[in-house]
Amino acid sequence: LPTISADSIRLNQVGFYPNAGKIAVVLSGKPHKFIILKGDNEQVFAGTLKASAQPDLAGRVTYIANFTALQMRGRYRLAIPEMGASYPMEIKPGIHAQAAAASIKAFYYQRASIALPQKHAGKWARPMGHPDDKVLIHPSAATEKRPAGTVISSPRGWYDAGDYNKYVVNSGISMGTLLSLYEDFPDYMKTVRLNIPESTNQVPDVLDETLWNLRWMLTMQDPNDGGVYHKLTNAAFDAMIMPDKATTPRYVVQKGTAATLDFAAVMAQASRVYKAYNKPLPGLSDSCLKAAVQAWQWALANPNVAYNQDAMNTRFKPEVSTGAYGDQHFEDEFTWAATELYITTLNDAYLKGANATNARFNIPSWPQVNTLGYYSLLRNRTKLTPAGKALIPALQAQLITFASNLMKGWNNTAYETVMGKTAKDFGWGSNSNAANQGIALLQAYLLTGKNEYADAALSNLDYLLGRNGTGYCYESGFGRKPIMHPHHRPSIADGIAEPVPGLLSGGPNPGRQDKVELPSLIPNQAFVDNDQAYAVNEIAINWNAPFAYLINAIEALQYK
Ligand code: 9MR
Repeated sequence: LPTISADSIRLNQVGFYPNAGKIAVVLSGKPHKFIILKGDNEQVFAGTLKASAQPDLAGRVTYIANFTALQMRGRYRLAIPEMGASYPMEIKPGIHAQAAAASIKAFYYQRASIALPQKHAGKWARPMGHPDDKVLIHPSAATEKRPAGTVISSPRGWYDAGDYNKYVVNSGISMGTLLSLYEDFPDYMKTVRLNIPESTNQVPDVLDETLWNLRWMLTMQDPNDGGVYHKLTNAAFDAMIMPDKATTPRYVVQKGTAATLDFAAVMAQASRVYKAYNKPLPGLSDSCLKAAVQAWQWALANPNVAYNQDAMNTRFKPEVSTGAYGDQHFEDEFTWAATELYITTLNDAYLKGANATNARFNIPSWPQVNTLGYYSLLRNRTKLTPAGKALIPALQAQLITFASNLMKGWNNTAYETVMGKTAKDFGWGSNSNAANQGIALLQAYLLTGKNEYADAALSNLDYLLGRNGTGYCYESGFGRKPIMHPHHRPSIADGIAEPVPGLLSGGPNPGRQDKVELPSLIPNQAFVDNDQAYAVNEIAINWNAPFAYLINAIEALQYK
């Protein structure tokens, strides 16, 4: 049988667990028979392609092969006698382990201020970029104690995305998500080995990796007042060059309420997560809490300082044109910071600021972070004071309602995924939306133990790894049809054909903010694997973090 291309058969290209859902979506099919072949021609399973209950966003009916009942581990091909056979696919326990570890190792590759030697980075080894030990106070951030032009040191941290700047707001949600992965699955995460420079110490690798960014974040707080600079940035985006070649001046810009509250939330959560590692990391937990409290106090005194880059540029030079991450609404950041401070200190005063009595769950994104606080309350529900415990029943009910609505009807859709039920799912960074939906469903699973939530979450992992409207596996380095040209400066400039592995592409988005021509504007297909197409094919830490959560959590659960 000829091989059917990855374009006409869509499935999770990494593989399947023996005892979880297994679905392939066939385009241009008919309600025909399909068979599963082991090796070359041993038939081990037969079924009928089912027409999808609903058409896809292009109005097309798809054909679904469900082979969940095949539980035997092995390497197979799915064949449709009229069409041919798929490329090989594998069923085995631990099928996502490598791709899951890679999704975290990806953060290592994003490190500023350190060389990546071959020993840890393989063929993606590169010299150090951005020491960031001589960073200028931008005029917008000038104070009496730190006038414009003052030089501060703000090394380490992760590059935000395909660019080389470091943004506190986006670091906030990324760190919160990764620390939550550890808090939810500490036993599994302790087993995940990343081969990073700190791998030999007494701290789990994932927490060593988050520490690289945590230490940078700590330097973004003005010690004189507790406020936190919005970002550390060049004045303008660099050309497509390697980090060590990007040497234009770096600035920290004005302090803001969103950055300061996100910082407070991360530091409060980090304080409790790293407490168990006081021996290898003496004093860290205490320093984080102190920083969190000072940031919180600054935010109380400055509750409404938005980062408005355009307005800033009318008043101060040099003008700054890099990522804005401007947010005008701070209620959700107050909720998140207050919640994390409350959980860590068990001081009821913070709970008042948390505003969690009438919780509104939503899918987290960089400007919308209240749900991270609710998740934390639920995860720590047995450790709270009576006032906190009193909130739990309502929060539980609200989460269940939210997750149930989210997954309603997912197995009637054209790709049988939660992601993509509506066109609204496909904004800038849509793949992070798929991942964050998966996290919401897993939170409901952790609370209830009901497999239906885990099944729905797995459908979104399947989506990200190939069962989707483009047929791409959106994690670099994995799958039969992986993205090869992400908008990621090192991957473009390093002369290596394969992009840095473990990076999640932003995903379909018909907005065309980058003006790059797309093969289709149908929302779930509005994608091109082109390194100029930053609105669909960039990578970013706030997209990789929920992806890392989803794929590692599912691997940790092996849930059935
Ligand atoms: O992810 C961000 C998206 O929500 C915004 O709409 C967009 C435009 O402001 O910016 C995205 O973030 C980019 C950031 O500004 C700069 N680094 C790359 C980020 C991913 O594209």
